[in-house]
Amino acid sequence: MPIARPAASVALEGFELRVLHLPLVAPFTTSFGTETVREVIVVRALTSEGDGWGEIVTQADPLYSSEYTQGAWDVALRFFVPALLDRRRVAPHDVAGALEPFKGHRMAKAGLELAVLDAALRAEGRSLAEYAGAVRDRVPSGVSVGIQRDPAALVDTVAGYLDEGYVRIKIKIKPGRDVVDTAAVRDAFGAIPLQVDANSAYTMADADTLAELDRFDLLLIEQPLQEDDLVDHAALARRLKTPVCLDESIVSDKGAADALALGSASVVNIKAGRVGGYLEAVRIHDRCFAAGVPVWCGGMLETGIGRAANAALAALAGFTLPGDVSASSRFYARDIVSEPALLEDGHVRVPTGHGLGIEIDQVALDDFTVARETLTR
Ligand code: OSB
Ligand code: MG
Repeated sequence: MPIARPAASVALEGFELRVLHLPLVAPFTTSFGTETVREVIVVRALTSEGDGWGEIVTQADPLYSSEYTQGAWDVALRFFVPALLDRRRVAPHDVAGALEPFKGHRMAKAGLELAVLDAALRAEGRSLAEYAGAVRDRVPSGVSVGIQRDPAALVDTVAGYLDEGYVRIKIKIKPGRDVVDTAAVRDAFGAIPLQVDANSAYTMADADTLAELDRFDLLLIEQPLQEDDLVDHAALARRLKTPVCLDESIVSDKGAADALALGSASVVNIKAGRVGGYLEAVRIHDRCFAAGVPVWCGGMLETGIGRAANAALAALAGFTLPGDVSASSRFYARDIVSEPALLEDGHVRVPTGHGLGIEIDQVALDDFTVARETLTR
């Protein structure tokens, strides 16, 4: 459903950007690397109507996508913030248009749009969930499990998450750690809802290995091939019994339309950062919902800011698979919001407060801040 009632504009006074370093509770390893500290950019929109908070979900290195923290910092401060401040008033749905002349850098655009969206909705006393058309007050919580030292360690780690109540397990795979890891988890836990994420670590030359995963009855395989391999993904999808889901490849609603038309994916992972914002994310949801294509909400190790917005997004009707909307404690011992998301009976609550429905823990925010810049009109 398109946004039923757009939010009114706010009068922009400035933007404060901070780089944060948040320690992770455990290293997070994917096919592209290991993170021990989450480097992230927090955005505060300063408006006459009050502040709004957003988050730019780039990582320190351009390994998941071409975006990275210092690049996002530069493009945001050099081009995006000045372009927005040039307009005295902006509504959330104006942000993408104002930044549209600048190519790419979707995560940077998404973080700025989210801060404006939060400010505008707070000013109106509406929640993001209500604005976006949420149909649920809590969402089932899946967890993304990084590659562990060996399959036995993976089984131990997964056991811990199942004990906590997570309703779906996603394991990261890479060449050499695919069939063995998946077999270990299936053998240990039987018919749990299970899926795998390759983060584009394979090519069509690996199709035989990927076909071996068919015997594990997975919910889906996420992004086996490269970001721009839409045609190869379609060929692979024809070859596999396991549904192919795209993450990295889907960077816009138009891209989603193309992927569906080509048969490159039968499931879509929606991440607002990757597609340039929550408004574009809702459009992709609407398209997939109309086409009967299941979607789920991905994650980028967000802080409590982005996680709150993800929970609202995942509450839309078409999000029929559990998302990577895990509790704050899955990644962080200390978050930057005063009430970090909790896992309750395998679910995360959809915030009902105004805007994103979060309050910033200013002490924690300051403690994790390593750089800060403010631009005003
Ligand atoms: O591919 O989904 C991914 C984290 C960083 C970059 C890419 C991905 C991920 C995750 C973590 O899998 C999901 C989460 O935030 O819970
Ligand atoms: Mg992924």
